[in-house]
Amino acid sequence: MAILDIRVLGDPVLREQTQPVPSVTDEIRQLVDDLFETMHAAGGIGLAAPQVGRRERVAVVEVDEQPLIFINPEIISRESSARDEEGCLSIPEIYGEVDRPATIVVRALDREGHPFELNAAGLLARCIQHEVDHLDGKLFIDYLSLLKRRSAARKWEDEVEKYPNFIRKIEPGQATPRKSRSRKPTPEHEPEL
Ligand code: K1U
Ligand code: ZN
Repeated sequence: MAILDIRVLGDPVLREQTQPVPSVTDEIRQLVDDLFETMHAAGGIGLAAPQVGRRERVAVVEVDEQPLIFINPEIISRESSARDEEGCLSIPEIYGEVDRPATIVVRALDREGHPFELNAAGLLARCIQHEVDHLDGKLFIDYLSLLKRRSAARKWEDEVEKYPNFIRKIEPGQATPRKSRSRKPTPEHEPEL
């Protein structure tokens, strides 16, 4: 297993469509293991292949200590709507409130290449949608209002200087607990980003 570099906003790979995996090989299982190791080291709850510079349709999620692997995931049903805060390991220090379907059904292949379907709600549903978006070249900032997107872009101009060539190096044991943030929605005239 290996901790891989994480690509940050500005790297074109984050905006590309991924390619479905034709069959689940040892190489894909290696990628899955590396995604988990990198996600743990970075302190995240999910990670998708493009975030480590790969173009396969593969992502991992771990919410409530339940590791889940999604190979060729497709969200086949969405219900209701919920708004909550998101962050992204590829856009460190930027957070924003995102509206998404509150419950979903996702269909994917597991580590052995067997198909499964999963019903998800709450943070798990949010995280799966965030990762499937990565596989489609989408980022959570795309859902922010114009005002909040502009504010995020200004903050990112300063942050991105920490990442030469849009590469974030992850050291073993560097994961830090996420700072607790206000749940109060920020008014449009007072951007939090
Ligand atoms: O894909 C990623 O960039 C990982 C991302 C997943 C995610 C977080 C929050 C909501 C949806 C998806 C992270 O793990 S960011 C770091 C994190 O642990 C976190 C941030 C905000 C809320 C909850 C967790
Ligand atoms: Zn992300």
